[in-house]
Amino acid sequence: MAFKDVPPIENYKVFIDTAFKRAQKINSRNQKDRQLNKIDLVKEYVIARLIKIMNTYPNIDELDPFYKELFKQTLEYADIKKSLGGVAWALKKVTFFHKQYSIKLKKTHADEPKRLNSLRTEFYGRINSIVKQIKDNLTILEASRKVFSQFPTIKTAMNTVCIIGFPNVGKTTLLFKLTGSKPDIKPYAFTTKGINISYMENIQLLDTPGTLNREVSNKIELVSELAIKYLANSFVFVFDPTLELGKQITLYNKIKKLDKPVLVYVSKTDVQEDVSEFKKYKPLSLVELKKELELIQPQ
Ligand SMILES: Nc1nc2c(ncn2[C@@H]2O[C@H](COP(=O)(O)OP(=O)(O)OP(=O)(O)O)[C@@H](O)[C@H]2O)c(=O)[nH]1
Ligand SMILES: [Mg+2]
Repeated sequence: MAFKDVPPIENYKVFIDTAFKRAQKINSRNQKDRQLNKIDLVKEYVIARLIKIMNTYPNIDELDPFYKELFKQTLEYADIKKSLGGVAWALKKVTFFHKQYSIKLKKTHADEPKRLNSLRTEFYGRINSIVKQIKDNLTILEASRKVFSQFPTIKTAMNTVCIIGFPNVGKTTLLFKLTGSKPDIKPYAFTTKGINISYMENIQLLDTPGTLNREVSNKIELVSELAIKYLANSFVFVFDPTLELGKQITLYNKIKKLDKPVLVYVSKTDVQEDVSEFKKYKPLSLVELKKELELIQPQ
């Protein structure tokens, strides 16, 4: 399941109110049946909601290294684990008390409506207190979900090429030229706010937001850094001949150090035709670059 598709988690109050409201509608004639049906319905509802959380919430331990690291660096990993533990605990407790009160109700004589009613109320109290005990857990899980629902959906097992270069050098324009995808292209730096993902036959191309040569990263840059570290099998480095060269070369050398293939492309040659100073980086034309990328085999 994509992170953006993980369903929202209601807060404790909405959760418990919905369960009890639904049970209110039960109107069996027989007192005993009515109370039994009510506790069954409350249990079914609460259990179903808790199971849904367990089944749809990402299991961080099982994620691949890219997403695992992204989770760890943007969210409180330990708190999420603890909160999921809380949900599992509640699941057991609700099941346990339902069984207990179901037996108690069944043992009570049908002509003891007061006792039947008070057992049912007691059960409600138990359920309320269990769910209340995981109130903070539910809040943490929902707040974290809101963060990870914004994570990009990247195919982590596909051969991946990252397009790298300074802000505004023409990375997104190149992605468009290679794949025909039409993301935002604007005449100022940091146009690309998230990762643009596009596909050629065998490969996934990631257009990472302007990667600057600095140690401190913001959140968007973090995604880029992690994609470079964990996902990239190779790189396309974009040089912009109209920009200062020194910094671009420093970034290029940093990428070269990663010991993965680096293809070089020089943008804006229509503006700056003389690209002789890039010769030593063996730049490829658009056609050559496309051919090289097409040669990459699926993983
Ligand atoms: N003349 C000319 N302009 C180009 C070329 N490639 C890109 N540009 C222009 O350069 C500007 C930046 O292009 P983008 O493709 O958004 O650059 P980017 O590297 O993705 O920028 P960020 O996402 O901000 O890092 C836009 O105004 C483009 O139209 C080119 O080959 N020739
Ligand atoms: Mg861009």
